[in-house]
Amino acid sequence: VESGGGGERSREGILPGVSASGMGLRLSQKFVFLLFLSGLVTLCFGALFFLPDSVRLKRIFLSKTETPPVTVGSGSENDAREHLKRPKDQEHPRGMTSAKGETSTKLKSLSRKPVVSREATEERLAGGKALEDLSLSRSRAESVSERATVVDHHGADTDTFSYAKFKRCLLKPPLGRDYGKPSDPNTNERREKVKEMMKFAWDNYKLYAWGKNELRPLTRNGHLGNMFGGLKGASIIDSLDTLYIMGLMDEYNDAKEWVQTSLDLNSNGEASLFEVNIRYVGGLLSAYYLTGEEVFKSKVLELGEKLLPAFNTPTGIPRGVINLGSGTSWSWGWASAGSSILAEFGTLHLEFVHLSELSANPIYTEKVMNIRKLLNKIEKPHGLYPNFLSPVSGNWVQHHVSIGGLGDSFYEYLIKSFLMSDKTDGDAKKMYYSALEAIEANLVQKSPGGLTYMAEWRGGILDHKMGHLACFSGGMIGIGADDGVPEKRQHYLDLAAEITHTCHESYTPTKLGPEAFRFDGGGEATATRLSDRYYILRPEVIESYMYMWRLTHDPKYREWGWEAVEALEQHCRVEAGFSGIRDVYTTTASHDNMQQSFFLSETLKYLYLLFSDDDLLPLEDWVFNTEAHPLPIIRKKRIR
Ligand code: DMJ
Repeated sequence: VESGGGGERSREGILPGVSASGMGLRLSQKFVFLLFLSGLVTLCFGALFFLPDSVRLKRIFLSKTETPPVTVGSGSENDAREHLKRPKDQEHPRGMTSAKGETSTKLKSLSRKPVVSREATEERLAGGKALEDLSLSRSRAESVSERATVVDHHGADTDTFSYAKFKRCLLKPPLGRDYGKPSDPNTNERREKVKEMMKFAWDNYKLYAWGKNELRPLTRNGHLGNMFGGLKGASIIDSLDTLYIMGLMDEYNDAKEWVQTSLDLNSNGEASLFEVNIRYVGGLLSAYYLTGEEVFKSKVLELGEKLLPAFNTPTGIPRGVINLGSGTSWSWGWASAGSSILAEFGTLHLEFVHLSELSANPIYTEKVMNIRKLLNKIEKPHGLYPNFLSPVSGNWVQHHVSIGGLGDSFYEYLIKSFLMSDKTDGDAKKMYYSALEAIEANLVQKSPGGLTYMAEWRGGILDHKMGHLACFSGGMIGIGADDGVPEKRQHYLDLAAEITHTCHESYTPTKLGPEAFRFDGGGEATATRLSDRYYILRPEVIESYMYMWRLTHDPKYREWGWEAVEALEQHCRVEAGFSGIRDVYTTTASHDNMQQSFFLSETLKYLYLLFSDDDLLPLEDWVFNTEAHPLPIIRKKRIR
């Protein structure tokens, strides 16, 4: 079949058998050509998927994969509403999958202007060191918040969060009768020592690393790293609440001023969603709830909004890395097959529920409830939650289960979600206790020497290793003991005490503990590999002492805490701050030159609380996020 003048030109004999019409081809040849062309295009497009994520072309072509989160099943009425415990300096190689997300729900526009009130300035100038000054400064902070409330009361927007109403929900004053000062002089001396450590750590950070993320105490400079996507001042944000509860008001006021004037959230780097959430969101939320200062609220809401695109995946399970500027999100390159990590996407709940509270925008709660529902519904091997899940298919990627790194704070956030909901979040409760049952049945072990520990599980095979990170579980099981079934309450408290005891056993001979310890090859709570012997100022063991002290008042927990204080002073204190050490089994310390921000937010805070009366941040009113930032229990009934 020829069409048009093709035959003519063919007859002119340009090429034998080739029509000169149109493309100069016959229909059958056109068809073959088109087939070849479309094959080529398909191949080129397919090849994009095999390019490294960093290739610009790939970002351009594959960045718009906005898929609405899948709603998995329906939750109960009670549905109201954790990490990468991997080395903190883990690089950020990009993963296999990316999604640029833009949230479909419109958020209220937020003021980006720092709030610098006259009162706030006065407060900065007035900040005192001693407790007398402290009460003055603190009451000033309170009056700032009362004024904020007046605006709330008369404002047109009835949804606006009222700080005064929130305060009425608290059963007790957050800072106790006398700022938690213990009556026993020896304990008070110990508490003062911890406060001095905080001031020393802070002063050196301020002197050598102000505005950077961490202090490098040996080289006396700052460290920015690549975990926070270009956000700065991690040590400042992580310290706000610790400084405040310790009554270090000059220091707190410097920190607040930095937030007002220098905390720039318009960064454009790739951040760990988890780390930004637990440190920045958690730190700012706590600072707001403790002080009522509007600047913390406006900053945290601005930041929260920037995290939302991470949830734009086929399942709504967020990816681990997000570009805070563009909203593009990525899976960690080292996580198997582009998966998301249980302890990362499972450690958002507490903060996100509070973001909804403060913004009166349910979207944050919806995002984390969607994660909850998927996890509730999905089949679990032996009732256990593996550490890797695909954000695309919603299936587990491999069967590695751990209460330490990669899994830990997911479990923590289940029980804490229940507690933070004023015990109304029934799904969180159910999920926590059934997970605990599965953990007991499959992971909890007794060593030949009688130590109770949590092993790791690799597809049914036990690895008799416990990470320092897993030592938080003593405290977690402790705070959950009372809400278990009555016949198991004492058992849970005993289990919590046993795990805490095991972790204390690992703190030897420097009285600081290794990153991981084992119970095989004849060892008992001992690091057998050189690479596991380091201590980076982590808090988990001390965290469990603090909770166990509050729950039992057994004096041994304070003694163990004091041992840790002395060891920190002896092995980690250097001329310009505190540093991690490379080997806890040698007394001639080799320092790692890093003062982690969690040392300020967690380790020193838990020590301070351990030596304070229980009425400083009472557990009846506060739950601590996984970075030790206190968040208030939400009492809906009392608010109305
Ligand atoms: C902190 O950032 C948090 O406790 C997190 O949950 C785990 N790791 C560090 C401290 O070790």
